[in-house]
Amino acid sequence: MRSDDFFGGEGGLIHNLGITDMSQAEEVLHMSYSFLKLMSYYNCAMMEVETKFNVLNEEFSLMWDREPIASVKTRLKNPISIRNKLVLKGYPFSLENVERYVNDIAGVRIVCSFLEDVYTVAEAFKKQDDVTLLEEKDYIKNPKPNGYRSLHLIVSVPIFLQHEKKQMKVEIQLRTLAMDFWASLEHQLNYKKSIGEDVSMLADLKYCAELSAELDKHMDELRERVQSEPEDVEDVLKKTMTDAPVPVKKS
Ligand code: 0O2
Repeated sequence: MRSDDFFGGEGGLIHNLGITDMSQAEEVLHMSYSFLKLMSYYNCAMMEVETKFNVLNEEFSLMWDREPIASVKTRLKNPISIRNKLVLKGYPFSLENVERYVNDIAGVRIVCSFLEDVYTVAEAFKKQDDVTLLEEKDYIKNPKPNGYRSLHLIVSVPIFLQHEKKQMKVEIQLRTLAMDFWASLEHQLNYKKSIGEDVSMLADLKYCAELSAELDKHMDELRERVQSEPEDVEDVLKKTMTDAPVPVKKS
């Protein structure tokens, strides 16, 4: 934004906010800068967590010959949604309240291939010594009334800045591909038209959530069966070759 747009007469931001004196304008500028700084801290924390899951996926995929994490997505909550969440919780907008009461400014969504992967990956993540678990909501074991399933973790992770270390909150949602499919479509349906009042649509959505939970259960059983089958001789040989230390060429 150019300073003209900020201070300018009619049409300028300061004018539109009804601000008439310089000290108020400075306060707004200061608040905007502090807000942007806070958002960039959340962005850093989100990147830290994203990397942690990518590292876990790399290690698990070496051990299992398949990737337990199908995708890792990140999103930073937009300022309007942050304000709405604070209002909903009954707090006025301030940077302190944003940090204290809004847990999901930095969001990381982990979509796993199989149901068991969700818990294996979550446990491996929670065990890391710089991760502090603040809250855990298991909507897989206890789905929401509409059928929503996911494992939610609110954690605090450190970010290392030039002169300080800051602890930042990140919300992590872990779910299977089937849960993600349901949640994405439900979100779209609710976005288009509020179906909150339509009893038959709500029942249908819940039925779909149960179908997808059944699918997850069956796929997990299939995975167990495949894993318990004796390994093919060729696979064992291939694995032995990969595990063997790479000979160092002597000069
Ligand atoms: P967005 O745009 O996805 O971020 P808290 O955040 O813990 O203070 P809240 O909001 O009760 O309080 O947390 P909850 O219910 O554990 O989970 C919040 C997030 O989970 C939501 O974020 C959604 O992303 C997701 N979620 C929860 N319930 C549902 C649901 O029924 N359907 C779908 N599709 N997603 C759901 P936001 O802030 O609502 O939105």
